[in-house]
Amino acid sequence: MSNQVRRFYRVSAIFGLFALMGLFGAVPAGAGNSARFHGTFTETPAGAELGYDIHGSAKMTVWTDATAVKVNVSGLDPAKAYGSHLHNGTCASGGGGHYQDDEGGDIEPPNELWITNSGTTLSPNPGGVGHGGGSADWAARVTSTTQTNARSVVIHEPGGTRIACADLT
Ligand SMILES: [Cu+2]
Repeated sequence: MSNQVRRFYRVSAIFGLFALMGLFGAVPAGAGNSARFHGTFTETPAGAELGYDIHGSAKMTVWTDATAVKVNVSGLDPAKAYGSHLHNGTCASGGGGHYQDDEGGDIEPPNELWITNSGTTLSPNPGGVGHGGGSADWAARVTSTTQTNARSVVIHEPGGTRIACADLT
């Protein structure tokens, strides 16, 4: 084998190696490494008492270092702006409290995840439909045995009354 051919093979091997690394490197670490949760909104007993007929869904995606929640809900009062948050209790248990990344820490984002579409609240369109979202740069716990987990999305009447809830499963 001539030196030229040998060099050709060596260079080809190196390029081949880089090509392979590039191939694997092109797939972002952790891509697809997410867990999705979905829930259906129903009015709480308090919400029903207030006359609400709520329908809609909540979706939560948890990545290794981020969480996103999307809400799509109908039956809201267009004249009101609602608080909506990721909660740490099931709907059956009343929704618990606000889910917090640092438990006992700040009682607002970024330590909590609020679902909004205008400022800090969820404001429905003239048809009473609210589309909102929220995200955080931490992964919501979902299987912790020592800390709270993200369990539900709650919608609050202005003033705080819980009018609707969706379990995230
Ligand atoms: Cu809340």
